[in-house]
Amino acid sequence: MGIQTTFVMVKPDGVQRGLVGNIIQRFENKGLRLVGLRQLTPSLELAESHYAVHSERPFYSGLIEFITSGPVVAMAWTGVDAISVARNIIGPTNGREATPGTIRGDFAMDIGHNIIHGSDGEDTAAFELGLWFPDGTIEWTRDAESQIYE
Ligand code: DAT
Ligand code: MG
Repeated sequence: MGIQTTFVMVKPDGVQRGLVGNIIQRFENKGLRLVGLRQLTPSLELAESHYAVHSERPFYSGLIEFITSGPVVAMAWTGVDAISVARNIIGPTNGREATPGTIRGDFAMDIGHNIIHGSDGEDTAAFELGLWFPDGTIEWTRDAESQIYE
């Protein structure tokens, strides 16, 4: 158990369907802390680097075409065991098999168009955070009291 930062991305289908707010709310509600947020349409180069591990898979070209098809929302979330906590919020790859209550279980009917990405381990998280947040993430800690009272 330790503090981790994980990379999460709302894919083009999640952005087009207007699910960004709902998705961010789930991570905030859980107790994770948002330390990076960017909206961009990924370049071919960025998409290919991100999914390089899948380059030999039959679905790779479709995956790259999909992820570069429009804006995504890239995020970095911090907390204890953030990588597995985020994966549990997201749910398994195939939306039809994902349990309701997970993001994919609630919103996805497909294995390719499955709304959201989350890093699957410490090495992947470090690689993906460096790729999508080359200038680094944000340093801040929660201090709600000082925001409520001047
Ligand atoms: P995950 O996103 O759950 O980590 P993954 O790393 O195995 O899943 O695959 C990356 C993405 O590739 C996945 O979110 C959707 C797509 N994908 C995976 N398997 C697929 C398949 N059999 N057909 C089409 N797209 C697939
Ligand atoms: Mg994966």
